[in-house]
Amino acid sequence: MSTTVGDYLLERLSTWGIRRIYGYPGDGINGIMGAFQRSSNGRTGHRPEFVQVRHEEMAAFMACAHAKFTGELGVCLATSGPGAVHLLNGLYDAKLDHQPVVAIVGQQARAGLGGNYQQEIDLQTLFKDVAHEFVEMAMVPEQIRHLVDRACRIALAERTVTALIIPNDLQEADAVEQPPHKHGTVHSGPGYERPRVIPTDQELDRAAGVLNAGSRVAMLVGQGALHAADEVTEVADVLGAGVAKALLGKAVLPDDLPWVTGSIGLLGTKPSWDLMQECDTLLMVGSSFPYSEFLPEEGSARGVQIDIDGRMLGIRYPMEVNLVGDSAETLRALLPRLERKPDRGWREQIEQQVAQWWRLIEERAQLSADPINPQLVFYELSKRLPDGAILAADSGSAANWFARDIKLRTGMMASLSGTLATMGAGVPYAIGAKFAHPDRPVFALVGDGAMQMNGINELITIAKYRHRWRDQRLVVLVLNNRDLNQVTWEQRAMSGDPKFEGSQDLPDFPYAGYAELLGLKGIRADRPEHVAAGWDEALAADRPVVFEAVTDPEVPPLPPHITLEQAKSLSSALIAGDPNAGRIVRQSFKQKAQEFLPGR
Ligand SMILES: Cc1ncc(C[n+]2csc(CCOP(=O)(O)OP(=O)(O)O)c2C)c(N)n1
Ligand SMILES: [Mg+2]
Repeated sequence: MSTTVGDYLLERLSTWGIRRIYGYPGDGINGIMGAFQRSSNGRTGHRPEFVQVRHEEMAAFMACAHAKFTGELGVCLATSGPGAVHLLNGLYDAKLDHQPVVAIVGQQARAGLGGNYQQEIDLQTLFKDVAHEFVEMAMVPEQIRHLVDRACRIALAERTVTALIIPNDLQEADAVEQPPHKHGTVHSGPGYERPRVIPTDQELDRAAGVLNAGSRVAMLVGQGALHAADEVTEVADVLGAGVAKALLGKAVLPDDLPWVTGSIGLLGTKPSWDLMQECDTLLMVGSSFPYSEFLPEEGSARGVQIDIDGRMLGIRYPMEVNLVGDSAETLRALLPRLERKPDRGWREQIEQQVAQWWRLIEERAQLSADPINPQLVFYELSKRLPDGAILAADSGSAANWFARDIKLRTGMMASLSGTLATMGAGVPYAIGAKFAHPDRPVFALVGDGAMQMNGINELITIAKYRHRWRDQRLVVLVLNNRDLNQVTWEQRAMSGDPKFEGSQDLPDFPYAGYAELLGLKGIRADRPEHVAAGWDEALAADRPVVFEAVTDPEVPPLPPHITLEQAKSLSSALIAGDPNAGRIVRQSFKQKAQEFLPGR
């Protein structure tokens, strides 16, 4: 039975299937904390559990990760003022990657609002962009039921962020579970089921016409196709197509399929580049991959796009047919309309390029570096990934190696901050994944900059909660390169500037040693021959691990196809006196040279 608004809030969220809320306390939400307290004492019915993080932004990342790795709604909770402000970056991550997340925040007491009161921030205005589909402040207990129902339903239906602001005195008021039946009240109910969305027959016929007419079909799949592996495979087979994957769609298809060209874009592969350059028809499924230079040139290919959200159609390439629909359902509806391409030459060409690419990746991983080549770390992990692994990569050079070097297999999951591309999501995503799937092995692949930004702190959360995870395999890989490396390379290659040590150099930190202090396992590899053994040890550990690899910041995360301008920028950066010029040239040369060895 509910007693206060806080109690009823949790009860209603539990009706929506919410089992866990990530958050951080404050007096703006003490009325909700009291409700958690009462439920953990067993004094009330089944309610969500409160998970305490180190920083509210992390709570929002974890809620986003929950949504990404379960398909369910994620929920985070923060106090008024500073707590609410801290949530924002994590909420934007969820919004931009189209994840359903509800943010619940406290507010000062109703009587004080508008009085320039302590910690009083105009939260509705603050959240109006990130939660533009639905942000409301509750004023009376009668609203709670429909505000929770709407926040949850709109987040799920629109795949977005919604926010609920609840003044602290209201949280402690008596609950009104059912508003009186009179004029001016709202009578809502819980529950949301995803609809079946398929395009009309006419549009499917048009799409099939375009796809049947092509002789070199390329597919690009994104996170919208994560549940459509079988359908993507079948359509690709019939069309004799190669399939490239946007980063958020890396787990759509396993990387051991010979016609899967892997990631696309700056972090992508050469076969994906070639696929897009040479195709005459593009079928894009559940992706809004933004970089047009990696897609066919306008007019060089005919295009068909499938997306569940009509707003995302036709904005990356001028498609001939734009289909609003669920990816699996739409591909299934397309299949009987497609004609099997008799000429398999295009497919064979793609398969050859893919096979060559994987050999190159292996060779690049073996190149010497000072001290460790980061590609070796990913290559050795890839070989050892346990079944059912879940991977979370951070923004930084780790995302490159994750995108290119990791071979996902069927049954694995992987994600990162795809659209916001924020630093700091790796460790909290891994924690969210571990809470959602405590029996699966989880990996965070993170740079030292992101660790110093927040990952180090979230290790404390891992230490706090690890005992409740059945499978203790949670490994945080830290690339200790003492550099904000991704941006250092961007400065060199995009802007033509030399490395600015004042902004790019990072202080060293004992990541593995710190893990040990927390009661976790710390492993430090500072020589290439330690890498494989380090992974074996990490995977056999009886507790979560920080695997610190001391990697070489001068190994270039080369784009699959360096443009002339980028090459020029790189050389002018070097001429302008990049402090590491000599070694960079040697490393870049080594990487490039791999492509011209005999047999390529
Ligand atoms: C919150 C945030 N701040 C800044 C950036 C810009 N940025 C992208 S990658 C990167 C460097 C990351 O460095 P590190 O975590 O050490 O990884 P590395 O590239 O060195 O492997 C920076 C500064 C960002 N994406 N997000
Ligand atoms: Mg770094």
